[in-house]
Amino acid sequence: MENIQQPKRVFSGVQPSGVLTIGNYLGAIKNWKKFEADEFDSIYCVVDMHAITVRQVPAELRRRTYEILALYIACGLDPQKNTMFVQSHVPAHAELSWILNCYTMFGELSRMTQFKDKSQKNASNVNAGLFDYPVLMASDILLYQTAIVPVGSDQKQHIELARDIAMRFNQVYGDVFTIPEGYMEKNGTKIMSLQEPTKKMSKSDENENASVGILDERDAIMRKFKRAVTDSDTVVRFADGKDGINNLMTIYSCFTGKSMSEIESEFEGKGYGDFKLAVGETVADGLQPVRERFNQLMADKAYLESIMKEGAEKANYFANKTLSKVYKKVGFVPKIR
Ligand code: AQP
Repeated sequence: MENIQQPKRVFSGVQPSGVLTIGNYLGAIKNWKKFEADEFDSIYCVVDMHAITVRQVPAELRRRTYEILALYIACGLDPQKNTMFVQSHVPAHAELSWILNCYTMFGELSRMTQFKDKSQKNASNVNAGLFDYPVLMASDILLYQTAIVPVGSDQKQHIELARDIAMRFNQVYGDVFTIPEGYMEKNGTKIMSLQEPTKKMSKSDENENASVGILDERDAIMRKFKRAVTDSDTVVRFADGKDGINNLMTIYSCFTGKSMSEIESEFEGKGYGDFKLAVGETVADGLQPVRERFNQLMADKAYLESIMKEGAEKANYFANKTLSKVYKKVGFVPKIR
């Protein structure tokens, strides 16, 4: 009999915690399109439950949840080929999270660099959810028997932890979870702040010149690149210690597909001013169709809600299958029907 291979499950998500940056775009969403091929089965989530680990204004969180879904589609994801849903619409994420808490060590969570960074940034609200964030993320991934998790490199440590939790659970109870692997592109997995190029570009950065939003207007994009911090050298080349220029070259490379040496040749004999202008124009041109499509989608809330609804139905079905198995394995009495 012919050996029919099951498509590989792909899962990823974005927090509706701010306006998405070109970091989120280049490190994550832009790369998801390739998983529309037949050999994959992709699920993308708007992770609103993760977002509340940092205080959110409720009305803004609601609006951004719609916006992120619209952005998934505006960035090119086909709703017919991908399942898209909102995390809080699938209760199994919270339910599995509790179980996995009991299989995750306090010491492991204490070592997470994102927890350390975010607790410094939000010193007045270092809540248990912030500490537990990686366990919820492990649940997101493991519920869907995910094989591939396309993310930026800042999420590497969390993926490692998800793998460790899955292996620990499987060791006790047999093959319950697929062991996931992180997927990162060669280029663009860590876009840096335009103002402090040794720091990651973040959507929650308070300095608005530090990040470029996917939905920023052309003028704002040009202005932010013009103000980008560089160095006292004048040559456009990729080298140690030239963090600002390296970052701009990476962004330019991601948008044009050009290699670093091609970029160096293109700007030979030209100064940083010309280079910054070219990066700004390329990014603004690249994002324009995304912005236009986004505006159309946001004007049709009913359409976005139909995708949320259908996505949640499918996701609930997959997630509950895994959750029932987990409940049985740990010894919970099945619901009496
Ligand atoms: N600067 C970045 N470069 C490349 N990839 C990035 N990602 C985030 N920042 C960069 C990737 O985007 C996806 C979604 O990220 P997230 O919303 O789950 O949260 P995050 O990683 O904490 O992103 P932010 O922008 O820094 O959000 P805030 O400011 O709210 O904490 C992930 O795949 C991430 O790797």
